[in-house]
Formats: sequence, structure tokens, C-alpha cells
Amino acid sequence: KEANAAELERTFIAIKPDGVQRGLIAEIISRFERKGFKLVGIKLVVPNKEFAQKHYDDLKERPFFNGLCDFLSSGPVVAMVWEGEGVIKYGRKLIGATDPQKSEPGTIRGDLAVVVGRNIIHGSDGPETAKDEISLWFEPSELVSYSSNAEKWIY
Ligand code: FUP
Repeated sequence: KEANAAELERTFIAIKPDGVQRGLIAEIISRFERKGFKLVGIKLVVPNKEFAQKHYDDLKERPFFNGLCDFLSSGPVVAMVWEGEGVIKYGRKLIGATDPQKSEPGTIRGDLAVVVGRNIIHGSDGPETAKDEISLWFEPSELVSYSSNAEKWIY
């Protein structure tokens, strides 16, 4: 049965300024790609502080909120939408625990990061958040639905 694009789960994933500056864009994208998830939206943006505050609105009471928003708005971020069955939950698994000291080896943060304030990647933590974050970062017209049509290219 052909999967209906409207039914496929989507999540928002961002490579934060530290991940971009450290040259980890391809490494991170390839982990999602190799797993079998599909990239349906991508752009490089420098969010301003107000935008960062919107993105992290849930954390506004936390002591690290201001520094976190300064950090997110400090340089280019790779904003992406990934699609696939279970992509929200499994995306979090690929990313690893928030604190890289606690993320397992084999996860993105476990393998590539050291401190919580510079943990290189963001991923939506649930279906509601995913919906909100995708609509905050992307216009509907920036998201593309396509089938891989592998049989056309592989012979
Ligand atoms: P996560 O969903 O794993 O990104 O984690 P949170 O939403 O709890 O936190 C968002 C970001 O806040 C983290 F990526 C890093 C930062 N943070 C800190 O700087 N200090 C903390 O103690 C917790 C989070």
C-alpha cells in the first residue's frame, strides 16, 4: 500500500551553531539518512534572539534560558524536517540524552559532544512539539512530499 504523505510522521531537527561550526552537518544528516528517514525540508538560517526565545518558550523559567537563546542565535543553524514511521521518538534516540556526558556512545551527542550547553543538535520531543516547531521554522510550501522512486535510478 502506498503510504499517504499526510499520514507520515514528521519531526523538526536542527543542527545548532556549534554543530555547524564544527563541520558536523554531513555527519549528522547521514545518520538520519542511513537509518531510512526522509528529508522533506532543509535550510540554513541565523535565528534572531526573539525567534530563539519562541523556539525555547517551554524553557523560559529555567536559569539557562537566556544563555541558551544567545547561543542558538549566535550563528547559522541547519533547520530540517525529517519524515518517517516513528521519526519523532527514534530521532531522539539517534540524538541521545540532553547531557552529552550521559548520552550513550553511538548516539550523535554521545559520539560528538561533551557539554550540555553545546550539545550540537535539537530534536522535537513529541508529536505536539513537532507540529509547533515545524510551523515555527517552516512555511508549508518549504516542505516537499516525494517518493524515492528508487527503481527509476537503480538498475
Ligand atoms: P533536549 O530536548 O534534549 O534538547 O533538552 P531540553 O529541551 O531539556 O533542553 C534544551 C537545551 O537546553 C539543551 F539542548 C541544552 C540546554 N540545557 C542547558 O544548557 N542546561 C541544562 O541543564 C539543560 C538544558
